[in-house]
Amino acid sequence: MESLIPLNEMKTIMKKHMTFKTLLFVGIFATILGICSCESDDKPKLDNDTTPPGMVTNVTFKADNGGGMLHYTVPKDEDVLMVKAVYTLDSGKEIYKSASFYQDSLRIEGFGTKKEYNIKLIAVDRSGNESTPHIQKVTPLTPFTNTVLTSVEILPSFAGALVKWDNKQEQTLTIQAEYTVNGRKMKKLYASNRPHDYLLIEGLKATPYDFSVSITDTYENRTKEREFKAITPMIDYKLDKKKFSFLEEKLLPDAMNETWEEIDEDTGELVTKTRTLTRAEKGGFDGGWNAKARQLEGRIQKFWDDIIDDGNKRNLNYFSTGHVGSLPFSYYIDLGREVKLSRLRVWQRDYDWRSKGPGYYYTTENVETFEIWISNDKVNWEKVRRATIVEPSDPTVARSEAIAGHHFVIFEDEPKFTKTFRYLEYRGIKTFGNNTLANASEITLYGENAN
Ligand SMILES: [Ca+2]
Ligand SMILES: [Ca+2]
Repeated sequence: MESLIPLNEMKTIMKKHMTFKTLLFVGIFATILGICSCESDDKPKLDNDTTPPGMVTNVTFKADNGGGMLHYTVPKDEDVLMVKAVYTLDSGKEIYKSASFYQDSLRIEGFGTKKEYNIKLIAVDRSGNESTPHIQKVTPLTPFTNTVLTSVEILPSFAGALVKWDNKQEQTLTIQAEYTVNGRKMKKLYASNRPHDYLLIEGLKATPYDFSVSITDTYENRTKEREFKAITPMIDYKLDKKKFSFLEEKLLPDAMNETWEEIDEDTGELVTKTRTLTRAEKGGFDGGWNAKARQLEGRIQKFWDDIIDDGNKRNLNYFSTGHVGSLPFSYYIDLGREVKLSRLRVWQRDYDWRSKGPGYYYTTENVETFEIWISNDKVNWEKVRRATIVEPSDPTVARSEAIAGHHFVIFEDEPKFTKTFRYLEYRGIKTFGNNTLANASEITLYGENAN
């Protein structure tokens, strides 16, 4: 119903439409009568009609943020096709919104200022004739971008800052954050229509930064800038991996034994029975058991050896689960001491056996979605993060991001450390190729040692 087609384009479209119809009338007149009566609107087109419809009347306006609702009476002319509201945005661009003659209202939007605007309401007939405009003066409420800007807050994050906002009307907007790093102006843009959302600014030092934030709607209306002074990022550091070890006991058959009591049929006595469950019976490799520690060239220890898989070097540095039946799968790591976790970085496998070189990123067995679970006693586990590696659309950016490692803050929208823990479960949820075997090259944890 609503459209953002500029007026001149709309006229072209209508003209084409008319030409097509005229041809039909001339060529197959007898048949077309039948077809026309089957079309969705049943208003007859009048040949050579130059009579414009009457004016739109009884117009009222109910304002909302940056727009509002027009109610009106459609003129009684038989051949009325639609009503359109034509108006000029703050950018100087003229646009229109239209509604079919079945409706008695239409919504206008895109006003960047709380001031009076003139709206031309025009009835249009099937031949493209336009009525005399009804000029309606309207004053919308404050633009929603201003409301969103008021809700913005900036919190310190780990080596970064977190810009958060509310967008209760779920309007599409672009948030822009500007700041200075080493005397260089930086700008970060992010488009969203979520009711609550955030933008993470990364790569900052633990010194105060000033930010200015503004918001732009889809009609190029931009708010003024709002200043946020002296935000200091939180401090964490890379956790040394030398004490990391594979939690072997999660492979031990003992852990997979099931014990139960039953009445012996012959003696009538209560007896204790034990059997070893298969991994499949226990729900695959998830939530209790390690996937294979070694599989072909894959080794789980390569997951924390600080070496990144490099398809050019063919250093084959990754774990390989082998076939696990179905994902998820798990690997358990003893970090060797108690830590608090703030964020992490993961690297994919680069080497592609098909090309005998690089090219494997974002494909096949590489883990796309994973979870991080933490524990202090190897019995009670708490999930602290589910993360998905998103492939940037630009191949160069995609490759350099994979080489740099994919970065995830644990509590992304509320930067803080996890509780103190010692054991970590890396749980693979999905690979890029939806495979039942998986690879990853490296994990780096950031946080702090808990003394
Ligand atoms: Ca007419
Ligand atoms: Ca590695």
